[in-house]
Amino acid sequence: MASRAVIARRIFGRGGLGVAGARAMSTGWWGGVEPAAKDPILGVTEAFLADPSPNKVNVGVGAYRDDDGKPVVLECVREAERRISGNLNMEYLPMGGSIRMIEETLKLAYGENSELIKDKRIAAVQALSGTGACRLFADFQKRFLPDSQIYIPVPTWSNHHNIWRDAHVPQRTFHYYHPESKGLDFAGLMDDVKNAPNGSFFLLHACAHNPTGVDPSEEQWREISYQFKVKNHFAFFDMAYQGFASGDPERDAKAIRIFLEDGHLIGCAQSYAKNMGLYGQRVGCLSVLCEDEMQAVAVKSQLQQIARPMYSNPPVHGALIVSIILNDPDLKNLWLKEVKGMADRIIGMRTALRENLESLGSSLSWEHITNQIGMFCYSGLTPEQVDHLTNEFHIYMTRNGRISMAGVTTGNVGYLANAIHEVTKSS
Ligand code: KET
Repeated sequence: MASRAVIARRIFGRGGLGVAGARAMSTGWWGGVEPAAKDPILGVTEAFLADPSPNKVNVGVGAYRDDDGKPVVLECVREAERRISGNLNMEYLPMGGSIRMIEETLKLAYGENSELIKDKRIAAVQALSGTGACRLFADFQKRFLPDSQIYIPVPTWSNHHNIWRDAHVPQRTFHYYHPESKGLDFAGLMDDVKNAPNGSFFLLHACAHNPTGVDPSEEQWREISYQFKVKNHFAFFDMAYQGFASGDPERDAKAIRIFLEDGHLIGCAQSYAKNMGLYGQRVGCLSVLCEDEMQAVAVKSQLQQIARPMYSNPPVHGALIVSIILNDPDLKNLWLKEVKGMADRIIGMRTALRENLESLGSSLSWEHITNQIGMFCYSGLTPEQVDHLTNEFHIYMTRNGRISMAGVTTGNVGYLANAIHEVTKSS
């Protein structure tokens, strides 16, 4: 029987496996593979699931729960599924995804009667939810502007760093959050925008900033947009929480609309994970606004070409659900009501958490819990305090002190407040 080295030579030619190969040979093919670091968000869910405690609480991942702590499937989604069931085929979608879904999705970001849509100036493809949309854009950026960088806010959703890293786009940061005021560091942000080289790429959270729950005001967005114009910067909006900031998707598109009014050519990642509760369906959209229709056709064809060798074409089921809902005025209204319902329950839980902490006699200020918006509360808890909460109280959250308010319920808010009070009262 041929030895492994002989087989390797047959497969890899005279040079055999080279140094890396020889190392792999000595310890097995994957002997050199070290375990990856745990994901700071999804790793929290893994730890939560492994904890047998009946008291455990998961306020880690940003996934909406009802007041019983159960995952929610929206009524509009249930109805769309009833309509799909037995009626539709499972053929491949085109490489760029569902045209109907994309049409409706663009209206949510760019406006129902957008001239840009009518003029076909937007290159858009269905993406594997918001993550896939960001990644597709990062790959596109690298392919066509290989020397460009991306400016990312501090802090941001941890996966942004991984996405642009894996696309080999160098990262810079810009000031965003002011820890003392627990609000926006507007002066720092504007300085960084002004000091970045002309024509830089900036990643902006369109609304409900993750993890801070702090968004610029309308006036501040106008100033940011103006300065972007002066500097000829490119704004890439990650809009993963449209509807979760104000309860109204239209109002939550305000930042994007301001940039459009000012004539920016933006990029945008949209996701239905949160606002339609389609987390596991992986349905989203990447759009890039172009100079004209011809440019949009070219850009779309290139986005598709990036997708083709990676996953060929996107999944069909979630896209069908979205198009059915958004193409039917009654179902769309039901969706809008349900989004508002989710946003309102979260706002109610913010008040409840703050009131509970205050009534326990906490001497710290918890005002930021109700000032912040969207799915998260950036609590100010230190990594050590979070460890304490997890080890002693079986409360799971990311170590940056982010509390997913979507996981707070009438049933656990008292327990959570008490535990937070216990770990913070000596500070
Ligand atoms: N952008 C932001 C800002 C974001 O918070 C998420 C998800 C995504 C994009 C991607 O979502 P998708 O499911 O790909 O559409 N954030 C939550 C879940 C996660 O980390 O994947 C979270 O922060 O908990």
